[in-house]
Amino acid sequence: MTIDVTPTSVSGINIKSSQNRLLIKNGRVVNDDGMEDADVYIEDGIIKQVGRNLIIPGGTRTIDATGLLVMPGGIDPHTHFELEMMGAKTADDFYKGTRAAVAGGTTTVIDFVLPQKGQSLIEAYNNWRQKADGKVCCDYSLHVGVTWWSPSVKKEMEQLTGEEYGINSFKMFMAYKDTWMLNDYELYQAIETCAELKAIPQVHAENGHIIARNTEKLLAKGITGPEGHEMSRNEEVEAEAVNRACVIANQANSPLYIVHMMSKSAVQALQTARQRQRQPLYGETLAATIGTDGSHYRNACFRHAAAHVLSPPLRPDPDTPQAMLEALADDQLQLIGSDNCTFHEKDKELGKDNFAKIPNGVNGVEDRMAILWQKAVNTGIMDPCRFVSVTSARAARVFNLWPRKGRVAPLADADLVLWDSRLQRVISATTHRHAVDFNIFEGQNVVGSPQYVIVNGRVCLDDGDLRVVEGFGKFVKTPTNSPHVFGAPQPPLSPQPSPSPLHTPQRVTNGNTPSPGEELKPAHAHRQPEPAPSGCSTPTGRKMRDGAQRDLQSSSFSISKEVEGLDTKTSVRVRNPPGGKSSGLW
Ligand code: URQ
Ligand code: ZN
Ligand code: ZN
Repeated sequence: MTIDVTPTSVSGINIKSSQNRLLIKNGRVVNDDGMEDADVYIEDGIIKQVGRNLIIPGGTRTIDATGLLVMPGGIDPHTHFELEMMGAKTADDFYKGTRAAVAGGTTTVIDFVLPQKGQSLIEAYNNWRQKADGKVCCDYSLHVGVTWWSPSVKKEMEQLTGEEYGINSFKMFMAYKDTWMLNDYELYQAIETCAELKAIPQVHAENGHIIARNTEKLLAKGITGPEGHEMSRNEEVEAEAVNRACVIANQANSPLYIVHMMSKSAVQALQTARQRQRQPLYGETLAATIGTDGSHYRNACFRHAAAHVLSPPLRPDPDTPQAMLEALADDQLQLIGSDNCTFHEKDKELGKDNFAKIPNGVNGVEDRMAILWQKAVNTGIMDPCRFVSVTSARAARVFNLWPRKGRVAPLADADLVLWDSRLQRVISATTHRHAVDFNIFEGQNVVGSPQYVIVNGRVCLDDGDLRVVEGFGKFVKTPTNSPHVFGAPQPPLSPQPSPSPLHTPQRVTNGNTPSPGEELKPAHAHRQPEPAPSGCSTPTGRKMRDGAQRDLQSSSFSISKEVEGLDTKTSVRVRNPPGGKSSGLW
């Protein structure tokens, strides 16, 4: 049972003040570039000290983290809460969705504002803020969809990247013909605009025209069930769009972020593009991709098969999950999100007679971290530093939340997950925190889960008991010009990338061979490498970016009363789990 506490229901107690002091003792701190045995002292929602033999004020609550890993809370770069699409509304709203996130160790989500065709982007943004602000249990940021194109959309993109709105990423769809899809001419302009604004263009990479035609052909042949979903949009349809999006980004001299990459062919297309392009290309995959596969589309039960429908789809190739894990481990892919977009059974049934009408989306925000830990860390594919990178730190870097988020270090937000690598549980819709009654990871045994989750200094998962507060989270603006994306130059990859012909072009005089000062010159592109992990580096001593400086000396000794509820535990601690193992890599 979760006790849901709303701030307004607790009169006289300022539960948002986060004045508490908290000491996390004897844990092993894991960042994306190293691990160390260290204590973490938190005050006013901020990490104040990391190290040993800290001097701590009396009366501070202490959590004994012996045997636990102290990691930055997860950042899920891809959720859809309270989204209306394909005639339905997602089951998880901003309260239940972020509650599920926190239960699984995620302390920040980045949701998508998706305007209707013709709708003002700013109006849609305001709607999203209205839906989310009073409900979120953890911090959140927003991407904005560019679902149609006009000069007014371009203008609004400029406005949204300003201080007032705090947006630094825009998603464009190459699929969902007749609703959100842009044509290539529009996509080029949208990506160009992102480059001008130093915002991050994101694409949903699938060829919407091929999907539309294949759907007509399959339905005409009488293939109407969920198996038709993948048949209408196989790997090639995804890989073609990945390649096209990369080419367009290269012509626009822009970085590119490809969301929900679902196939080996798509990863291959991305890798090929990297050989010829200088601007960074980021690939995100999903918990669904590594945790299950496309065989479920052939399940005889419509409810079961339809519950797995998302786009791009899960792939029937049984090697896909392993290949995607390896791509994540060796940096062919950089991030893992959930694309959490859950629909009730009655909504999935909208597509009972036509797979193209099944609302797209699956769960994942709660189980993303545990599924990845189980599949990648417990099997030795990834070490804990890489786990932190793909689940948290890289999202913070790309979306310019770094080092305020995605890092355990002084001055960072106290968003932490205390991970018990021996904790065993079986994932099930009967125990998960989602609003929906289906879980695509049903019955999977995972060893490794959060025991404590701390959101802005507040213990929201407390020794396994979930104690979230509705509305406790806040909107976090993402400034443009992320140093990680638009930062320092890096030597070109080998072979020499071919520059886009339109980067700061110069006229060729007389139409003849240019003289030495008149070559067509590309602008210099930038890519900032990820730090190399080491097992012994210290996570301390990093500077906050300008504007995010905090006064480490200012200290508050007033402890506000915590509002606490009771909850049943999400999992069973099994110190020596039968059949389970911990990695032993560290
Ligand atoms: O395309 C998406 O990201 C959303 C709108 C729907 N979910 C999905 O099937 N991937
Ligand atoms: Zn998408
Ligand atoms: Zn999505």
